[in-house]
Amino acid sequence: MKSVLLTGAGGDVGTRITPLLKANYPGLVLSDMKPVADTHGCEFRQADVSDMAAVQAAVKGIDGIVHLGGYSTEGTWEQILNANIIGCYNTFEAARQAGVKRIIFASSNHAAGFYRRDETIPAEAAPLPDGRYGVSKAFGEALGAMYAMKHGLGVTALRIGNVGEKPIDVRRLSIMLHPEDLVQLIRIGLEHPDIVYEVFYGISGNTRAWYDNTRAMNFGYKPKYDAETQVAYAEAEQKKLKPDPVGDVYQGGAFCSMEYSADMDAIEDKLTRTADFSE
Ligand code: 15L
Repeated sequence: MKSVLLTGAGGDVGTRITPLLKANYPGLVLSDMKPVADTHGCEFRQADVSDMAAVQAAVKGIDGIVHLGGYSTEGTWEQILNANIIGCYNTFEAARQAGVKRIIFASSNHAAGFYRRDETIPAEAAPLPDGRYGVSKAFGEALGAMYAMKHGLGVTALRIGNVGEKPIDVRRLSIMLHPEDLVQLIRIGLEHPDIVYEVFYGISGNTRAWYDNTRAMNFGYKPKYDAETQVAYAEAEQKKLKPDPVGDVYQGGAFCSMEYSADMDAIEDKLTRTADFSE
């Protein structure tokens, strides 16, 4: 991988991983809709992902893309449509046209946020999105699968938990992803010879993980961090939060309770998901 493009480079996750990626890929190119504060000496290509011509220019001469660009939380339909649906399509399609070999798609735990916290879900778990944002991530995964099978792009979708060095509440004890572990997953997606289309959970080696990350481990993922080492911090932060009757049940947390209007007890009475996964 000579030339790797990082979209969404100016965002929180992009900013954290730029120096780590640059150390592994000296030809790292950064892209975002606005100039980034610190390029770490990388070439910068400004592009709004909803603008196909701009994306085509950004991917020129690129071997691998780490696609973080887009709207990174719940948003209006218009925001999600432009940044995450159209933006994601533009990125995959421009990549195909330019002969890019690998794409890492930043999916999210919110693509499957409505699994309960007492379930352990594998990479094969069907999407169960917890909002428009989660739906857009499930769309990106489906798009990635199609480009892999139909056009031979090697695609890895990372269902990312919460990127940071600390679990910022009890939920994040299960889903924290240390930036160094994220870069390890990205490197597997960019470099492992056997990648066709894979879904990996973007989490560190957390004791309380809700995800069975066997597929990532089979590709050589050896997370260095475990959020459990900072349990006291997470519990202290949790005490500052109000109870959330819906969000505390599901893996997606507050994304699930946002705009919630269903009868949770009636729904949960009818579901048999746990039994299905344990077979
Ligand atoms: C995400 O997908 C978001 O991008 C991030 O901001 C966090 O909210 C994270 O999920 C999370 O679930 O903690």
